[in-house]
Amino acid sequence: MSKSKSFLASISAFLLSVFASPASAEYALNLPEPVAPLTAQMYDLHMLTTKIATIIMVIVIGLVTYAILRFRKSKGFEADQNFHKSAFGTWSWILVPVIVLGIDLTIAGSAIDALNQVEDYSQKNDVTVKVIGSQWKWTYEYMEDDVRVVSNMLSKEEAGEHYLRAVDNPLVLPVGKRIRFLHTASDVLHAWWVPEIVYKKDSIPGYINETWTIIEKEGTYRGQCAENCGTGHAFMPIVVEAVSQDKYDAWMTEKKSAMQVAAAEASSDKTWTLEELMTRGEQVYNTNCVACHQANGEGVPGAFPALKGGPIATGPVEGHIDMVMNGSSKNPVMAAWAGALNDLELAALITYERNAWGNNTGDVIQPSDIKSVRK
Ligand code: HEC
Ligand SMILES: [Cu+2]
Repeated sequence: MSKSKSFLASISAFLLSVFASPASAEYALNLPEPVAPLTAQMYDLHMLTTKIATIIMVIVIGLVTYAILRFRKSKGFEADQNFHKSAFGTWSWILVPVIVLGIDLTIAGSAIDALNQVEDYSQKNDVTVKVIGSQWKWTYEYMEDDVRVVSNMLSKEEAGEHYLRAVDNPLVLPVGKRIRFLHTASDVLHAWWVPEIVYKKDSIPGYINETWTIIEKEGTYRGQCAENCGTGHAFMPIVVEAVSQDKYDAWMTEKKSAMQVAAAEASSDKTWTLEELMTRGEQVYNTNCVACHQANGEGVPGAFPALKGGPIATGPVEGHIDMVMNGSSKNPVMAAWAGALNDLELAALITYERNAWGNNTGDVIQPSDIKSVRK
């Protein structure tokens, strides 16, 4: 087989494998169907631009092909040295830019309304969600309700066919309500991108960007981080569950009472057993620390230290508590967790790290130990 033939064969084999795979439903030629007024407008703009570009492409390729075939040198044609002196030769220099500008203004004219709406902050919002990107997960804070949701990617086993596009805790939102997103990041640039429901702005540490939407249809909408943010960039998918107002209210009530129970537990003076703390600690670890230090506690050599047998996780308790609560003084990538986690969560987490993966120090840290450090 010739080189070009085997190249063609491998391309068609690749295409076949893409379209024949069970995931082929996910592959589409066009952008996903929009389900919000503003994304619908953007979709229409995209269609308009694509149609104009396709027409121009057909005309230009047609003309060029015709000229190449019709006026080829082998037929004895010679370039016309006086073309620019003819009336068409003179005026086409003006005509072509005028046409191009006309096309540009047609597109810009339709875009201006969408752009104005993107920057329209004057309307009242029903729900405000602060979306925080961090390496490598999303945290959602419902500003009106004081509810916080941490959203992590599911493992291959848990996610099944939606691997790389499924999370443990989706962002739940009501349909038909104006929703405002406040975008920021805790470490590097990220971008929260769910094309069906909302346009995209960067998540920038120390800075807040604003976007808004009204979701018109219930459903599950998937997206991903759209700003290269490091080695885990591909592992911070986004899932939005859009539900009716009733379901949203029920979800919110449940979430709030679960948080109240957790807060009451954390502030009680109960003494916890090693087993209780290990179970809770594992959950907290899997939500907040697993992206860097890994489920097996072995970290990622060269980037994130192993906690299994690590000098701090098996060293003095005070140093361990200090590292987790206040973060690393040498490397800002290891953040301070004192503000994000309550006393019980911190106590459980540190107990877990000191006893999991064969660390077996036997140390049990109580919420009261954390409380005394906080003061
Ligand atoms: C974004 C990545 C990242 C996340 C998430 C993260 N860490 Fe770290 N962690 C690091 C890095 C990087 C260091 C090394 C810091 C240094 O060199 O001082 C570190 C160091 C540590 C250490 C000291 C290890 C040693 O022996 O030197 C402990 C303990 C630790 N982290 C616990 C946690 C806990 C608990 C969580 C979850 C609440 C967590 N980390 C989440 C990146 C992370
Ligand atoms: Cu990211």
